[in-house]
Amino acid sequence: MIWNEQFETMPTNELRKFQLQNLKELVLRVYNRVPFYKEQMDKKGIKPSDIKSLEDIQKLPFITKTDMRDVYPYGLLATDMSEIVEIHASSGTTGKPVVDAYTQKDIEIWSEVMARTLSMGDTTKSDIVHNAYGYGLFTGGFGVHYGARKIGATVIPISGGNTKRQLSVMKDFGSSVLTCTPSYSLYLAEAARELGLDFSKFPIKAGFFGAEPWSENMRKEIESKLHLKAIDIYGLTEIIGPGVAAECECQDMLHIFEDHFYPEIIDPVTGQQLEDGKEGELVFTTLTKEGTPVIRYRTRDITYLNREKCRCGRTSVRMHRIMGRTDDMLIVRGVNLFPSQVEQVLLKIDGVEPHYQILVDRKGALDSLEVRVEMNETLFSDEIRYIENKEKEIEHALKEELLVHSKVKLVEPKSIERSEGKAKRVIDVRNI
Ligand code: DLL
Repeated sequence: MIWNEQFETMPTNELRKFQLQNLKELVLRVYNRVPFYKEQMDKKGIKPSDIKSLEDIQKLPFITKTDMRDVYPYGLLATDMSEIVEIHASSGTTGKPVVDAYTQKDIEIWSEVMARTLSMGDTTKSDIVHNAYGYGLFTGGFGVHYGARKIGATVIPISGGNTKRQLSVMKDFGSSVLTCTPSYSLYLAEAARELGLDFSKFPIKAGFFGAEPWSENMRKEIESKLHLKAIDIYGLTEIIGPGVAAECECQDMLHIFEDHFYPEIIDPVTGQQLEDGKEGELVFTTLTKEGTPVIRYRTRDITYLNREKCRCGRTSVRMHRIMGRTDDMLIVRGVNLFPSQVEQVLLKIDGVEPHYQILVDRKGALDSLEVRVEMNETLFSDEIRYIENKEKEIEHALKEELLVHSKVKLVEPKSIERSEGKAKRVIDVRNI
């Protein structure tokens, strides 16, 4: 079901005009209001009046997660703080989160794009949406919430965790739509089986899964175990949260809501735009955002674009499901983390060397994280109990920084393989 016929099926030439108008206004606005953008544009010798066509976007500088961290927390604000009504954030590379500040209009846009997303799996006002994405600074919970409310559906804001309770609420309240990470949906299926609950008897018809990579195989598994249609939804905090792109009922690539988020694919090494169909790094410009607009944000996500018309009638450009990343960001149980964050924690702990390895596995449906760290000679010669306590101390410190639990294993000095080039910090054996 198409939520917004006007924009979702807009003829391409009209859409381009709309995008260009918004791009020009955006560039002018940030040039005048955000010193960061003015400096960057001045450095490149670009003035807002140089943006005369959509192709001219290539003249503008990129922005990265690191740039955002450098201007933390409010350096990208393009409105008065009094216009901001809500803030969300996600993890940055070294602990400082990336901040997204929303005006009332931004929240309305978010509700709109999430209403479009949920409508793709035929969510209507008669549905009961079991929303198991986390509520809080993470954008998943609130994004789905606003979209479901906009449609007029009933939202169950259950948030993450407490799987048994999730299942009984789902059963008792008659949830017809499920929203959570794809891996958590499989965990729900596993837990249901153990409790003797049968998903085929639940009225759930669709699930909207994202926030982490998944595959066609996982889709098949989820659809057969949970008896629902599994839809891939994509988004990121820097742009708005979920609601940047989503699959329609055809489940054939994700429609980008390009009237709000202008996509480009670039070569991650040269930064040059690549033609449609070529795999590269996804870059977004927020055409309509007021609070913290971004120009040419390098997502580090790898995909390609397809402009063929979809059978559903929507005219928007589609992107292939995310195929990987150009950096070392890991997503473990839906939480983004970087090896550099682990390193930062270890550097503050006595008795260990900065030689470590991160092992990521998936046992059943749940991700597990193990951090192996080398002890120094002094710690190594200590009593076993002391070493065990040290492991607990590091586990605790890592949990504080990463927000997910990891098992810490202290290993003998010099036992982690040294590498001549780039150290192999992460061993990810999840078969997604
Ligand atoms: O994960 C927003 C979101 C919430 C999307 C709920 C979908 C559903 P961040 O925490 O900022 O935001 O993480 C963004 O997660 O750059 C991708 O690497 C990854 N990601 C998000 N959705 C998908 C997906 C939310 N469908 C980062 N497939 C992004 C693969 C995804 N990766």
